[in-house]
Amino acid sequence: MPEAIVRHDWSREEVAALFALPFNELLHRAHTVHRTHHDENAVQVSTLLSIKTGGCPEDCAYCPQAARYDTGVAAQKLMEVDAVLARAKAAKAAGASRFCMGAAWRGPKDRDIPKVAEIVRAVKDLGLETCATLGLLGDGHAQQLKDAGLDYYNHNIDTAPEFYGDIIHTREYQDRLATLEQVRDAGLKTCCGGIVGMGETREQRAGLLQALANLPEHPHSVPINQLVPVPGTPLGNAEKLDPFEFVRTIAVARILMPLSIVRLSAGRQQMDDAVQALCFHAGAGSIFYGEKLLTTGNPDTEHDRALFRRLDLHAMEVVEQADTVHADLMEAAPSGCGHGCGCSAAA
Ligand code: SAM
Ligand code: DTB
Ligand code: SF4
Repeated sequence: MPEAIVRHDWSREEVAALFALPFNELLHRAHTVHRTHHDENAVQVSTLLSIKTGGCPEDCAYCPQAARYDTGVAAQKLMEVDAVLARAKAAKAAGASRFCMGAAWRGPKDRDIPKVAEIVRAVKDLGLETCATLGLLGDGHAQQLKDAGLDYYNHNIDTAPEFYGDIIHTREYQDRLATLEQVRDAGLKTCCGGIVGMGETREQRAGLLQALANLPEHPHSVPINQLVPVPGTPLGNAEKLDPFEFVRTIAVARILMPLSIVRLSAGRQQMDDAVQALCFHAGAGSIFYGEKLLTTGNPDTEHDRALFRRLDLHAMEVVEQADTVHADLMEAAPSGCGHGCGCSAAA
């Protein structure tokens, strides 16, 4: 394994300075980090399924599943194991290596956990990696899910700490950090990222990435979502982010968390193929694959297969990553470019 600097002390100024680099310089540095630590032609492929849809009591301003917004999403109770299994088999047959299950809960109740655990066990038995995103976890939940065969838990910090209160009022940033701690303590791999294009400033995008990179462990998987504006939500008319700013966000995430897998997450259906190609060049190494995210659209699988062919990309079989993406695994003296980003570019 090549040397990497896994830092947890990024300052806002350092992150902002990366965002402010000339575009070509930023992409060069990010791509250099990417190919130093990852196969630049391999993309991890995950398929999402909403196993419990809509009717959520929370007020996340971006979310079509919040009961309080009129978005046309019909509430559905937790799916039965067999129905989930059929979807997981189809995802595997279509080429996904990970199956991510989402529930529109503030968090699961104690009584929900055995049901979700049964689902996780069945999906894991198919030979798929498993991921769940169920909201805030209570005592013992993470461990029970781990025991059932869960590999990853997704819980996003969503945005910069100082912008969070503009987007969500029904739970605190601190609550999210507590759930992430439970996830780490149970030995689950973390999937944690955020959303851009919600009206935040570049400084706040830098704040989101700074907060992710300064977590006690870098998340194994870092989903960078572009807001999917859904009519009826408070952000339904949000102004679209400049696509190059989205690419910059991927690139900076790549540099800050060199061993993590950065996911080009929600928003691909609204994105040109050329912008996606730039995201892959900038260090995105994962996508959601399948015609639906949770409730909104995603590119057709045939379109994605063609995109992979056109870009000479291939699907990663199973992620080979250390159990923890942690400083003491990879500590090394600053080298290469001299910016502490771990890349091998000359200064
Ligand atoms: N209810 C759980 C929770 O909020 O933690 C799990 C599911 S929730 C839908 C998972 C994540 O999806 C959110 O944290 C958010 O980052 C992302 N998300 C939801 N709506 C989105 C949208 N319209 N555009 C982009 N990302 C979105
Ligand atoms: C993540 O960061 N993005 C995914 C997954 N984790 C759960 C969800 C995107 C949801 C987009 C809106 C929807 O389809 O409802
Ligand atoms: Fe509920 Fe999750 Fe949507 Fe927030 S993001 S409203 S918690 S489903």
